[in-house]
Amino acid sequence: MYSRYSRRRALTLGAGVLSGIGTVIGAKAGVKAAYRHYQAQILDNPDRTFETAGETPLKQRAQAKGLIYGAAARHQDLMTDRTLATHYRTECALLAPEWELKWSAGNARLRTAPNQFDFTMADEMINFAQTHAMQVRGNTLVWHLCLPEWFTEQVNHQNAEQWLVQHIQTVVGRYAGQVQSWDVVNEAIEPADGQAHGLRRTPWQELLDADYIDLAFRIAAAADPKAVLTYNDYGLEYDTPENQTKRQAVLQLLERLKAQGTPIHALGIQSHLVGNELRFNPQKLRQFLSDVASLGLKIFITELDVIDRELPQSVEVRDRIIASIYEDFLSVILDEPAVKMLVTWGLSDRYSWLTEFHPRADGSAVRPLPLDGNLQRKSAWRAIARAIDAAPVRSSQSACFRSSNHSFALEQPHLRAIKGLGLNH
Ligand code: 9MR
Repeated sequence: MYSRYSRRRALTLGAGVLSGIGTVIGAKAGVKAAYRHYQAQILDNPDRTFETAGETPLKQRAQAKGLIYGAAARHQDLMTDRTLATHYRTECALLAPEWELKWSAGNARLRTAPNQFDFTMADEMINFAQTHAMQVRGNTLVWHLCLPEWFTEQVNHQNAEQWLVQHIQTVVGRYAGQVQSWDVVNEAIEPADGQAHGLRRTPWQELLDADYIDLAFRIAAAADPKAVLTYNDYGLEYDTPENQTKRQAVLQLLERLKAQGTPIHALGIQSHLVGNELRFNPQKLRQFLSDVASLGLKIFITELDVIDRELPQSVEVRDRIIASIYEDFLSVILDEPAVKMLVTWGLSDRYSWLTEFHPRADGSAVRPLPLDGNLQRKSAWRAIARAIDAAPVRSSQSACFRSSNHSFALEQPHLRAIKGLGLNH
């Protein structure tokens, strides 16, 4: 399995140089300085170029490999910036609403009030996607963040299951057949929380115990038998002790879910890459992908970008490092045939969550995405294009969809919970 891949640049780079860093860097105090040294020596390689064969958009390049390429967007940007919208239409075969399908995020309030849904923005996003022949990813049904203010007043041990059922049934049911994949449960693993199985301490877990994960998938499967149901998480990408522990815990979670017959179909690896993080180990990442694939799961890269907060200010140097990271990471990722989809968390640097969440200390604009702030393709775009062009062709063009349209029956207690709400789907 590794022979084909081992010829690739990323492995040489990662195994030959980067994996040695852990031993080179001893004391913690020296880590940052040493990384800076290696960054300059290794990542900023002025001889490295990012030429692409032609200017074909990413979606066509991906499609030629049996892959889907798409990007996240916010309603407030996509609906007001017409040039931006043009670029989404050109580059993307899939749209991931960044706020509009969460319970409550930014100015998008799906759950305006208890027992009230406002689908206006979500509908417009999905309508945009459909109008332009783009598929849609739903992010996210069950998460410890983005819960509305009224959540803690309303949801308690007695009614939590009803709330979960009502939310998933209503949202997934409304868009049944229109959303290619749902992030059903997001970020449920956090070994640092010290709980059994590395489970994160979340409102849902405290209210419903660990069963909430299986339950959420079953409700989603019943509401849309065609959607690809995904567990989505971050912190899986690097060779750090934390990421290693998290990979193990996620793998064990996926194994448990598969063993108990939970209708889960894919793992989402968010892939918010860190520009100054050099502990990248291609073999370990590749092994993790194989382990996930061996469970019969597809793998989606769901939120790809490169955090450039700690990178040099020089745009030229920064872009070269960011492009190198994209190409090296994706070379490993796309080597695994179970990887079917690539989604960047935004398309243009003009609109990125990192502007708010990880701004640069020097005040210069972040550059994490394929297009720059003027919506021009930059080396990050070329690096993604190159990695896609070098990827093996996936066997089935329709691999992103569940093969059968079988319905998934909810068990009696869940049906009772739904009936208790008087919902009719
Ligand atoms: O990019 C999103 C940002 O604009 C939102 O404010 C934030 C909270 O809703 O969520 C961000 O997206 C997150 C995604 O939904 C799940 N993985 C982590 C992403 C970055 O925080």
